Amino acid sequence: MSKLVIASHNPDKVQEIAELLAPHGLSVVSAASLGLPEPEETGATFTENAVLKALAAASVSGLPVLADDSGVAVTALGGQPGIYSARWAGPGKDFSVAMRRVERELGVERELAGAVDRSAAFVSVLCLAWPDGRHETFEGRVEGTLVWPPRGGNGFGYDPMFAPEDRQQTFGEMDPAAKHALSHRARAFAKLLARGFADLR
Ligand code: ITT
Repeated sequence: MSKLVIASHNPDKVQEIAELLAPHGLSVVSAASLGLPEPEETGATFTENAVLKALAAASVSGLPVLADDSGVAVTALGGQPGIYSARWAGPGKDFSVAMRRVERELGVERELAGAVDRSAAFVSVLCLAWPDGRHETFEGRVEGTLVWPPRGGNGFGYDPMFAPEDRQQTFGEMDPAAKHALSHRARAFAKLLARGFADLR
């Protein structure tokens, strides 16, 4: 059986992908545990970044790879932070800083416009890639509402300020199974599953 590399250096994301893959009997290994370098995310879209992360890891490891590029797109901020979601947390990767920045920028919009649209969407693009350069992408999205102050200690990143669909609970308040029933990453994963893993076994 071939090993599948999870090409992410975000341990929370690796954990979610491992949970989603667990029932499918693949042997997985993380990019960090192989010591693979973290490529610069120079793409202009989630898809471009997912592809560049996957191809970089596939060419260095010589193994098939699954990468994810994801983020939160806030309607009133024209889709920001979007592909910059991780970068809004700064070098310390502190997501309380990133969430405060979203709230502060929404406050500016409120002053300009009187009322503010608190809708947002989480987006995930998964890329499955091989060392010879072949690759396929799968996109998932979940709409939701930004809450303030943030609530819940589960999940990661912006989860405590995002209530999906018409739910009252944020992703930060949900257990992993409840998040996987709705999340952008689980929806992208469902498309990957529909393709199947026969060529990875
Ligand atoms: P890798 O590139 O190494 O995978 P990263 O954290 O830098 O790790 P991204 O560039 O894709 O990954 O940035 C995505 C950011 O978007 C991530 O750091 C989170 O802050 C946020 N994000 C993505 N999915 C999320 C989720 O399910 N819940 C909360 N925040 C999420």
